[in-house]
Amino acid sequence: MENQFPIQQFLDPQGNWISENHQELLTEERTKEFYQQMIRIRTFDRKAVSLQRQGRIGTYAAFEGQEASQVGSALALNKKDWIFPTYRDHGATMTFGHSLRNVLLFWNGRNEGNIPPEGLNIFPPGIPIATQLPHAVGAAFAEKRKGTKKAVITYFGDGATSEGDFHEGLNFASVFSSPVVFFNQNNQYAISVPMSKQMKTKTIAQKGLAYDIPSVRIDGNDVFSVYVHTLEALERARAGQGPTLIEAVTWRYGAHTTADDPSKYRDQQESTNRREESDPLLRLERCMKQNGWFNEEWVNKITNDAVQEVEQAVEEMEAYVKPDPAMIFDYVYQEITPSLAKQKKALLHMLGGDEQ
Ligand SMILES: Cc1ncc(C[n+]2csc(CCOP(=O)(O)OP(=O)(O)O)c2C)c(N)n1
Ligand SMILES: [Mg+2]
Repeated sequence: MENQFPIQQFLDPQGNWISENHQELLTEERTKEFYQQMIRIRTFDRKAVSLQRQGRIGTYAAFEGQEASQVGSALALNKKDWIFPTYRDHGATMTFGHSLRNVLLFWNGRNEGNIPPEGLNIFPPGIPIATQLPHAVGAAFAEKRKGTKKAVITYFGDGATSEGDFHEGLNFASVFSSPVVFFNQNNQYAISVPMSKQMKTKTIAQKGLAYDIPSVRIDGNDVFSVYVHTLEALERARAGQGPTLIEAVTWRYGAHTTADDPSKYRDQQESTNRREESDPLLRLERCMKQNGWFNEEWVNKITNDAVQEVEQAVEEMEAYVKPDPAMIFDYVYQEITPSLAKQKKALLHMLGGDEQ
């Protein structure tokens, strides 16, 4: 089955264009646009990990290694489209236009973090695995019924494909031709569980066959491949041809979140090797060098711009008062249940506060 879904690549890890198609996309301007966005979100990501370590934000899910998947797909969208992300896809939402400050507020437990900038359709991140798929499919179906040309993209991981919501989402989208792109980032782990222990299939793409959904397996560290295939999927969606499943094969270099230690479940050398071989940013650097587009002054400038933008967002986030931990209990039911009331009391006691 793996042979039925060969990994689609345009730019190899050394930065060579190896496809006969879409050569026209390889311009200095576009390559630099991709690179700049990827530097920007990596700068944010590393800063956020550091903020968590200092106790300045809560638990954080880093996406380092997955920048090409997130930037390439987000830049393929129209501004009126919808994004239904997970907790690891703020690289995509920030590329799309989400506020960096609000993303930080989200990770600091404040509700403002779920509010996208005016006019952008960014759903709050799905934390229960795969729940965002049926949401995305429903939103896409609604757009179709309204006769708009808005498409929907939803992100999810390899582990999410073991959930019922994944299968329900794909089936509904297929039957009703919902204009949705199922964008899977196969980083090959669901927390500590490698793909080989999660499923018998060697690919995620083949799961689309069961629903008669056109599916493609791509190199998720090749931003050009991600961009082209997402654009094609969005065009199909807008043309009334229904959903597409994209499996972007990638890797996260760090921990699942700041709450776990990956050295407990995988050899760290593998991540180091993978970084050297196929880091999505290094690949673009190699490509730029080969084409004579790499300019250190420019790289320093965009890096400094990114640092300043992120620092500004941190400052703005820290101007907000910290969230009230009691809130996690207050908005679950209209009237708090006895067991939740007990938990709330225990938590507040532990934190040294009084019950309100
Ligand atoms: C319904 C549900 N079950 C379990 C969890 C705990 N959990 C959080 S992340 C995760 C792994 C998800 O892996 P994957 O879909 O591959 O996404 P990744 O984190 O690798 O991006 C699990 C099991 C959850 N959030 N929701
Ligand atoms: Mg995963």
